[in-house]
Amino acid sequence: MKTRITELLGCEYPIIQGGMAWVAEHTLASAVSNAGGIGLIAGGSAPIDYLREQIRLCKEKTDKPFGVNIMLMSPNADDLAQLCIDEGVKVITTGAGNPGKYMAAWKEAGIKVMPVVPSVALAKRMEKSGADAVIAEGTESGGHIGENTTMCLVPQVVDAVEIPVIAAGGIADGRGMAASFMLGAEGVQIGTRFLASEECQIHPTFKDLVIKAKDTDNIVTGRYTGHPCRNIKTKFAKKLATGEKEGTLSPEEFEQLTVGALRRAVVDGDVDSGSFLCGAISGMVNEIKTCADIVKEINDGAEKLLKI
Ligand code: TUI
Repeated sequence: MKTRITELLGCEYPIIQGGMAWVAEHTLASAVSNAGGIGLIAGGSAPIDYLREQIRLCKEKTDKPFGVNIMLMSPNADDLAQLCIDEGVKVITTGAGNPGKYMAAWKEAGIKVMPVVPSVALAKRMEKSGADAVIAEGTESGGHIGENTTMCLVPQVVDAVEIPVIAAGGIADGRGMAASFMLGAEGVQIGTRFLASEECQIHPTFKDLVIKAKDTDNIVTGRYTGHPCRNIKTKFAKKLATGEKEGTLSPEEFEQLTVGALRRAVVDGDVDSGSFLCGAISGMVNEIKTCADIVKEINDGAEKLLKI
């Protein structure tokens, strides 16, 4: 399927892997890029040396285009933003903030920039700042989320900007991709489906939770901290949600409990104190497959539906 996104990024399929903090390292990113999509390495709050190494390892594993996600709440976002320029990264996505202050330098370096936006207002601002595309991310997504849904947000962003729009949040198969295209998107960003891939390096317990999750095994925590996050509904997530709802955990205590919780989920598979960030579509993800199979299946499924 050729769209302005495949043209912009030089990839075969308009499928971008989500820049999942702690999850999206070079093995996953290179597998998605080799499959014809765009793999992303997540900067997260990683030390600069870690990200540099991941970028270099990714280059060894693929000669296809790949990108880096800059999480703008990271204390070292400035350093990671510059590192991408120094390492010749071709594609940058951003999350959890407004990347306006980096835009001129990234564009000067010839980087394709695609900020994640949770609102029409930010999409318009990003277009004005020179973004090449925007990723309209609905609240169905895993991790840090906005309030609007993919179904409502995507067509409104499509109407508001001229640049191509990538839909994100709640997309895990050809139907979701076709639906996104019917809303006017020209690409999709997919995270949760890739958690259950052969190449994804997360702890086996995390993959198991994704595969076994039903439609209702999903919960948003942390609205009162200003950083709402969608997770798999583990005992720990329920404890946080109850503390938030009943006022038995102050926002400060909540933040304290979640420091390092991503790492504890992804690296240790610790269900007692880890946060298993995951999208609302996990109930539909039931099988571990290779990234090549996932990308092809989603694209072929969408193409078939869109041709009817
Ligand atoms: O960034 C994400 N998802 C994430 S980041 C993350 S790591 C983290 N850990 C603890 C607290 C917060 C984050 C886990 N998942 N998705 C993209 C995304 N961006 N979702 C929402 C936004 C967003 C929100 C506000 C983007 C821009 C924005 O702008 C506010 C402004 O400055 O105008």
